[in-house]
Amino acid sequence: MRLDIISIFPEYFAPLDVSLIGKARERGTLDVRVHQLRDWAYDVHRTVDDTPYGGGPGMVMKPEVWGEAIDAVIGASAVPGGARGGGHVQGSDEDEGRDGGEARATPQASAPGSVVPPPVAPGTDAPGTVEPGTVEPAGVEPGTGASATVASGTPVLPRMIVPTPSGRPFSQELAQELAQEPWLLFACGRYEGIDSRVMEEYSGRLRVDEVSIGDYVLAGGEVAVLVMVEAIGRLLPGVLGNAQSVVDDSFAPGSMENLVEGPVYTKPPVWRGREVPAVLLSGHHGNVARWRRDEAIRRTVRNRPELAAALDPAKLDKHDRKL
Ligand code: 6GU
Repeated sequence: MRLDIISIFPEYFAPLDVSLIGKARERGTLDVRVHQLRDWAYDVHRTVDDTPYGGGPGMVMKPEVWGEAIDAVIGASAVPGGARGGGHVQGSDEDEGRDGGEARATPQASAPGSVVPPPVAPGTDAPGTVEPGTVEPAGVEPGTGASATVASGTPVLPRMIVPTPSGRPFSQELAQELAQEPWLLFACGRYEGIDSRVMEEYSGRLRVDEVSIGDYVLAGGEVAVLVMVEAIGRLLPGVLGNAQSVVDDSFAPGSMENLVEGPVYTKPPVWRGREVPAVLLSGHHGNVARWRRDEAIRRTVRNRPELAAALDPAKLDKHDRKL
């Protein structure tokens, strides 16, 4: 799967070099490319925002800059010859502050430890091809969006995700849907958001979803994208060591659907006088499964009463109902 991320803070994505996602990138399962939005700004201050029409607090991200950035990343000019190598985190813009106008006009250095790409002039970045071998093998669902069918080396279009607290809720179900896509583009807004015409414009060409990770407000979409990339990435074939752990996930479809996971234990059997529940040491798989379901239901009732209330009564047996 190819992931492009456009942000004014590429250094937020350094964690994608480590752990499961980092390994998946090393293996080539995931091709992550982080782009500095300011590379497509056109004034000496590399301005990306301006005051909102209609008044009000804060700043709004400018449509022209986003348009140039997205066009370059998706290869709107259909430049043949394939995309640049992945694995780099571009940029090291340390600017904070809400004016957005203090950036140096010189190109930024790559993050320490990342692969340094050849310098690329703003607006000529990564064309929209998916290299052979970076795409899931044939047989992968072509996705539910507007993207063209994937064949190795054939240009396709990404599905675009815009993180915003006003978006549709992110969920395990949406993570599973997005994990089927060959190419995702995350457009990280800051300030009060991105000029809405950008989403309108690309909705005509790409599948565009505004997505929220929960009912609270973050300073920008970057952390939300990290959350989504981790949730999606761990679902890709071969990313998790044990495929069963995906099946057993809280919220995963199946017999434990809509239940959160119960408690887990490991050795030693007694720690500070606290014993591991005997059933887990019994070797009786049926009893273990029953116990796990009971504990999942108890924990769902306690921690997620709204989920418990919405459980389908037809899917609860007599034993469940007593809990
Ligand atoms: Cl996706 N973005 C921002 N800025 N805040 C959020 C969010 C996203 N999801 C919840 N809060």
